[in-house]
Amino acid sequence: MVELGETAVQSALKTKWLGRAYRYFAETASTNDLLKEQSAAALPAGALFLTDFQSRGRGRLNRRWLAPAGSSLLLSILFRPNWPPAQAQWLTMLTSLAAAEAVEAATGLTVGVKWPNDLVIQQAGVWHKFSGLLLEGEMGEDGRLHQAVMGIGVNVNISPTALPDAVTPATSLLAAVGRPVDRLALLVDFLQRLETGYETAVSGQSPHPAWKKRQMMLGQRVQVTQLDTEQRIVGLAEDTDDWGRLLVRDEAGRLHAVAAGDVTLR
Ligand code: BT5
Repeated sequence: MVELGETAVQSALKTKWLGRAYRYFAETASTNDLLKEQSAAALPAGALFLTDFQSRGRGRLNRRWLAPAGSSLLLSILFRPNWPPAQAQWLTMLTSLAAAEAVEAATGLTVGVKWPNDLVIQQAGVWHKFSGLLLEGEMGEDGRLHQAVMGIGVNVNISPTALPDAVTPATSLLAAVGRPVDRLALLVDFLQRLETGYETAVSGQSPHPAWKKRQMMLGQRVQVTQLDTEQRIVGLAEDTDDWGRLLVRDEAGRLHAVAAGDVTLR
């Protein structure tokens, strides 16, 4: 049986709707692209595409996401939240929280969030990235978030020698705990937590407080590069807000609310 194939996953899933429409691909270009191409054709909310290898795995701004075949969780989920667009980051928060909790339960590690879309763990006193999220939404004519594809890559069993070179040093769960982690069990637990978290958010409760608690750069001096304008701000990372923006106080005392960017500790 294929480890993360349809038969294995469908019989292990504990969710009601999330991941119930499940498709496994031994290889594809990018699960986000595949799901976006096919979702117009009436896939239900909660549909999930997972692959064991991506030939064009993407981060933001068409950066690459690199993972050796069979080493990771590489998947995309379709949501139809019908939220106002400013609320889209709730999906990133919910997915980050579910993945962080599932990883902690499986490994005993402590997981942090590196704004806006990375999951990190500390190794030898340095924050290492083991997971990244990529949210791609589409607005309906009413201006609401009609469809959203949430992609996540988790470095589960990448051997330490096969980790990609990256700005934020990369790690995997295997590298951090010194033993392989069961990908199927991790996937099933993650999806169950995400379904519960999503339903809680739909009932009106914000995931922001729990997400903010995990932010590793709050209270630190940071440099933020805004994604759209490439404007740089150096200052104190004071807070995040309910829409997932990072609030940075610059040297002149001005507060900037950054919606999308890259942040490094200074
Ligand atoms: C991300 O972008 O971190 C989002 C990654 C999303 C990947 C998933 S996999 C399933 C789905 N299908 C896709 O095609 N994508 C999603 P960003 O914050 O822009 O970070 C990208 C940067 O992370 C790269 O420029 C590298 O420096 C670094 N990187 C690449 N692969 C990595 C890995 N396996 N582990 C840690 N860092 C990595």
